[in-house]
This record gives sequence, structure tokens and C-alpha cells, in this order.
Amino acid sequence: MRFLFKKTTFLFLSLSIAVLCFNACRDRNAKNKSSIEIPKVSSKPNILMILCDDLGYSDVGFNGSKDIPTPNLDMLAKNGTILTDAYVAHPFCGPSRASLMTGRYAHKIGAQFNLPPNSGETIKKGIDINEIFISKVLQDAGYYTGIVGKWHLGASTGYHPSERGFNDFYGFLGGGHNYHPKQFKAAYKKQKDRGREIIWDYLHPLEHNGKVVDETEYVTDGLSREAVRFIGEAADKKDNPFFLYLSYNAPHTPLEAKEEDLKLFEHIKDKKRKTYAAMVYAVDRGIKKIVDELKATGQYGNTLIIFFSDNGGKMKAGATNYPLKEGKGSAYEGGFRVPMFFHWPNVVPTGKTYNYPVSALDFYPTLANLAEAKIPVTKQLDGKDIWNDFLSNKNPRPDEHIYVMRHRNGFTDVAVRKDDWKALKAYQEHWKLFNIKNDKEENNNLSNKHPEILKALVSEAKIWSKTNMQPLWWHDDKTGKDWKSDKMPHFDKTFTIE
Ligand SMILES: [Ca+2]
Repeated sequence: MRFLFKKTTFLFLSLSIAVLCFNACRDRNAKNKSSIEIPKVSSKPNILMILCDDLGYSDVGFNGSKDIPTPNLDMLAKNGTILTDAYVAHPFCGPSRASLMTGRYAHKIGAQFNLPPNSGETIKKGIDINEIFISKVLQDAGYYTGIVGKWHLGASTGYHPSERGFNDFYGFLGGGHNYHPKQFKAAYKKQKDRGREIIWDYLHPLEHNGKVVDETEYVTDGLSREAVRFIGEAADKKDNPFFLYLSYNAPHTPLEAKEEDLKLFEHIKDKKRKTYAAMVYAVDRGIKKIVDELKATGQYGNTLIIFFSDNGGKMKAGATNYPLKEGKGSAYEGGFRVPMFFHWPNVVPTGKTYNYPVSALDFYPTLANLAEAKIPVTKQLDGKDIWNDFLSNKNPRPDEHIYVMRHRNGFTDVAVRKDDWKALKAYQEHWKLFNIKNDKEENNNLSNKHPEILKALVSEAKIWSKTNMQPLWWHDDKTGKDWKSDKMPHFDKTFTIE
């Protein structure tokens, strides 16, 4: 019964028509309407969160890419709203995803480093099980929940997606994966045959709900196929809206593309850029299939699609973040300001851009409220419900701060944004101050011109740093040993303005 509208969709449409009629009557009576009307959300939407891995700010058509065509993403962006000042909570993978699922800065839950490779076999740790994930909150509210793709939040018992609020999981538990099944299966078998106990998790077979599967497609295509499957299955659950977290590992390294896609990019001479472009193109191909399935199952009209990247593009791997400075791993804008759009027919404004600062930390409370889900009273959150401000084109956080912090060997990079201003300390240089609204390229350091603004921002960041806890793991042993012997994180030195 895939072609029958779900009950929620029918209700949504009926109520939308009623609201439209009501608004039309009211419009005729209101001659001097000054406030912007917020469309009424009259049913729980399906939520499709599409995350790319290390996708550059300007590597999609809707953000100005000239050499990577992404027509399907661009169509959704054009029919929705592009968010120009969207931040993730960390400039690299694991902590960014931990923040997305928990609604908390990774530094506050000890997750400020990536889990080490093969974490299920090596350290048997993951994100604190006392942190309730957004998936669990939505599941408890009646949502049918799925994740397709990369997890990276814990691979051993207790931390598996099925134990964190997901009804369905297809993908891999580590921080990434190779893309060509013939190659990764052969490499895995070779190591297995040699008796190797721990085999790099990028080579492991994919799984579906804990059972090994024999993936035969290029992994990006396989993940798109599974997203389509999930959307089809969700359509049969008429009383349950769905939440799908589609977590592509593309275009994260290893740079591996299909031959047929590479042929489309022969004009790109740089080999890395060419392969990267083909990988992004493969994601876009999947988006078309997903949109087609949403339409075929009558769910397109009541699905909120959120598209973004987990951190900035890695320039050494072919990405661009123009006009932003630097990329993945950096506290400059290129590290954690990401491409993003929202799409939801008749609800999200079409053909608009939204230019106020939002954080991926905002999704937890925003989505929970849209879903009429109950957030546990003890749950601590660092973001806020931005929905009404987003629809009204208002700043959701006037006079409030967004932080990013990246620990390096022996020192800490940190940035804080409030309204039009951003303070930054990177690479042990002096603190800098930018008017980030006028200078998103971060070229004009205004720290000498506005020392009082810099001082206030640094002071706030220092207060925020006191809420951080020590890391519960590091991505490798050496980093952990160095951290301890060096008595990191050296916050006194970090928050001193010289
Ligand atoms: Ca990433």
C-alpha cells in the first residue's frame, strides 16, 4: 500500500488547506500586515537528515561549485532554504557526530577526540550511554528510526545504533570505509587468511542490524539504495512518521570513485580533485533516487530534509571551502562552517537564504519539538529550538555564543562567534578578532581596533571551557600519552590575551 498517503500526510494536507483558507480570509481583512506569518506545522513531519563526510563548503552547486554538478541537491536547495552560516560543533568527524546525536558539545562528554580505529575491539568504549540520543527521543515519540552509513560513536555492545534509538541500521560502525566491494572484500579476506586478529575497520563487511551483509555495489550507491529501502518500508508504517539519518561516508578518504563517474570529470586535471568530484557526484545521483522514492510513496510533502556536512572539506583530499579559510580540523571558518539546506514543501521558504548563525547542536531540540517528542527533564542541551526564528528569518541567538575548540599536540585552537563577531586563537598565535559578517574570509584582524569586544568574547569562551571534561579517549595511544605528560589542555595559556 505504498501509494496510499500516510494518515499523518493526509491530516497535514487537510489542515494545511484549512490554514491556507483561514489565512487567505485574514489577509483580505488585514490591510497593514507587518509581522511575518509562520506557517502552521500541523502534523509530525518525517525527518530525513542527510550528512556528508568532509564535504567542502563550496563543493555543491548551491554554494557555488563550478566543477562539480550536483543538480539534485541544487533542486532541493532551490526549493528550500540555504543556510549560509551553519556550524557543526567540531571541525572533525567523531566529536561532530557525537554533538549531533547528543545535542551537547563533545568536550562536555569527553568525546573531543575521534574514537581510535576498531574501537569495538580495542578500547570497547563509545559515547556515554547515559546521554540519550535524539534518535531515542524520536523513537519514543512514535517515530520509525533508521541510520544508513557511518556511525563512529562506539562499536561494542551498549553503543550500537540499535541500542541508541535506531530501529534499523545498515552500514559500518567505524570512522569510514573503503568504497569498492571487490577490493575491500579481497583485502579483508587476505588479512583474515593470514590470521590477523584485528583488521582495519574500513575493510570490514557492512552490516544490517548486527548481521554481516554482502554489499556488492559501490558503497555510496549501496547506501543510497538502503535509504530508498528504508523510506519504502517507512511508508508502510502509516501511524509512524520516520526519522532517517543518512550518513554517507563520501567524500571522506580513501579517494575512490567509479570509473564511469571519473569519465565525467576528465577535464579536471588534479587527480585528487577529479576523484573527489566523482565521489560527490555519486552522492547526488543517490539523492535523485531518494527524492523519487519519497514522491512515489506519497511522503515527499511531509518530509523535512536537512542536508549538511559533518565538518569542513579536507583540502589535501581535493575539497574546497571557498571563500572560507582553511578546512577540516581548523577553527577558521573552513573547518566547521558547512554547506546546509532545509527542504519541506509548503513549510520551509523556497528560494531563500538564511544568514543567521545556527549550530548542528540546535537539531536535537528543534527536531524534538517538531516531532512533539518529550525530551527527558534531566537532559542537558547546548543548542536551542531555532524553528520559529528560522521561519521568521530572525536571529535565533542574539547575544549568544557558538564555540569551537580543537586540541592539538601541546596547545588548543579555539573560536567563539557571537552575532557579527568572531574571536579566534589558532596555532599558538595571538588572539584575532573578525567581523565575520563582513569578512567571512577572516582577512582583517580587528583585535587592536576593538580590544573590548575581543576581551568579552575570550572571557565567555574561558567560562565555557570550565564546563569541559577530560577526554575519555584519544584517536591513538601517542596522542593520549602526550596529552597526559603535557598536562593538557593548558586553558590558562589559551585564554590569555597577550
Ligand atoms: Ca568528517
